[in-house]
Amino acid sequence: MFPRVILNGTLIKKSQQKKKISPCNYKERFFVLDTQDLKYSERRLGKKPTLKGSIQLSTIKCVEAVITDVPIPCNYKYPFQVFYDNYYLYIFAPDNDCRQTWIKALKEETKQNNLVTKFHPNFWINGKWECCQQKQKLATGCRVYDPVDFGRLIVIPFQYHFPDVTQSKSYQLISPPMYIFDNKSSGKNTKVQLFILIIKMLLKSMICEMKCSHFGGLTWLHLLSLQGKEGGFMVRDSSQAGFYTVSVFTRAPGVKHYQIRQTETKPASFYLADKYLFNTIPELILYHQHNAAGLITRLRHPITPNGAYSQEVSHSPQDQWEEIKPEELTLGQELGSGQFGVVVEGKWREKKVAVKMMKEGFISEEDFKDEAKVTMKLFHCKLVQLYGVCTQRSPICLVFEFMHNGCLSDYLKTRRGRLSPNVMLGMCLDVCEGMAYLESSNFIHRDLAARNCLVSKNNEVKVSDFGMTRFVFDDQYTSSQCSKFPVKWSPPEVLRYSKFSSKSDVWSFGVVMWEVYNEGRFPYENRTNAEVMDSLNAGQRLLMPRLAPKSVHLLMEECWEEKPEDRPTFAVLLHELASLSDL
Ligand code: 4IP
Ligand code: ZN
Repeated sequence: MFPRVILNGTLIKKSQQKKKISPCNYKERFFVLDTQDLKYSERRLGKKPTLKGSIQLSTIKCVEAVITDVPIPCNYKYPFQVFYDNYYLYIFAPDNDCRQTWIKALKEETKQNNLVTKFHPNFWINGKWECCQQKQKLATGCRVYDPVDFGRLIVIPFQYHFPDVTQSKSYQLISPPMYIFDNKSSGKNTKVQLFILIIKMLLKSMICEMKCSHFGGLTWLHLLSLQGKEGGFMVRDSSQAGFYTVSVFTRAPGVKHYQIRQTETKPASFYLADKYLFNTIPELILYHQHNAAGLITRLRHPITPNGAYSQEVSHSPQDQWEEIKPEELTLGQELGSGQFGVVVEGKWREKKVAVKMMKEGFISEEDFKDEAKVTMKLFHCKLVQLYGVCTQRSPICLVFEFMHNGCLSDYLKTRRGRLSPNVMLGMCLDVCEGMAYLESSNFIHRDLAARNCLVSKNNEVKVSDFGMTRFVFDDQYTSSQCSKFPVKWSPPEVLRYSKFSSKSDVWSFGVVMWEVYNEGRFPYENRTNAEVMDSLNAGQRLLMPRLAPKSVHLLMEECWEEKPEDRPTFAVLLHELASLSDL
């Protein structure tokens, strides 16, 4: 049979460096994907195209976007990878839509292949994988590969963009995690299967002809399967053609439906209950997975049309998130204790790690376990990486990337008088980068402070403990009126109405900058929380640190604008800080 052409277009490819002496270069090539091969050729004006390479589709083991923040040296900034035989081909698309189109088509054509189960989300660079630092090019990947890109219902690819804020650094793309609401999952979750089976039997035994009747596009079975878990939700076609509805289950009053609405602007923005606007539906869903923001509950558990919880079906739980076996974990000396419990040094799979042993009864373990899966999908070099969770022992412990230089506030204190303003600016930039990523993932930190940032071996600062306060039971920590609440890092709207947002994180970031330029001093040193609240209400703010340049202080003040909407976003702050560091 003759091959059928599926897709073609001009892309840039990096040389594969098959030989040790091969150069590293980037060439514009005309790519053609047909039902048999992926071919690329050189096209020159007035000349016949010359074929440069051809990859048999049957040899492809993985096609996936490359998620990176290393600067990309060619004009097309949206990389993806094709792993075949033992080679990695990196291809760069001019924009994200184009990249998605290629990935989608290639995945579709190769889904029956002998695929990898895990892949590397970042580049192979300078003799190691940028994502996991493994030094073997053919080392097993560090992220679960999902070859099924789309289901019948709706595809929710969580791809975020950073504005291209500087020329020297490019921050085009960020997060790889994919939520797929497909109907291909085989339903390995036995509990759900059993549940469905019982329902089916019940329906049969009732003899009555209860065919799957429809409730606004949702079948009986879907409705029933939604009922299992508080916050179970699905995105489905609305009864109104061309619209989508989010159906979510809570114990009372049962299933609620929210139509995804669009603004009349061009391009349209999407929103659900209160007017929190998003450019895409996936962004909207991700936001509401973390924030109820007007919904009856936040969207906790995605459910596929066949009634299974999507995160739990498409792979075994071990594949979805790393369940760390107690026997693989060696514990060492204590590093310190935080609000969640003791932190000890540890070793896991030859890696030095930090293990947080959660205080028993301090957090909601059930909620946390669910959420850890989401947290593990946040992946950025300026975030302290969560490797996995060990739930087989009590209390549960969290295994994190080891950060040799401890927390930022101690680091600053022990180096007083020795840090130059440039180094301080670099620290602020690091934190800002991590936060800009969280912002672009619609993830709110809620407790950003220098004590919750850590410093790596090579003095890089990374953000840690994001979103953790949501699981704390102890209201001493969670109620703004109580002694342990981080009042000195919180904006007025949080203190008054617990209104958390990325903009409340921005306020806290202003305080972190203040801490940095005050070499780890405690903000409002001698004042009580109540006095701080009073002075904030009177419009007063922290004073300019002696070591801070005027330009940096101005940024702090912008972070402390009374109204959240008047504060800059992290993306803007990043741009501002980066431009200061160029001077
Ligand atoms: C070549 O560099 C081109 O980049 C090739 O790409 C590439 O082949 C070669 O890599 C690399 O040496 P020069 O043009 O400077 O010789 P293309 O074939 O698109 O022209 P790949 O294998 O990437 O197609 P090696 O590893 O094949 O040598
Ligand atoms: Zn990796």
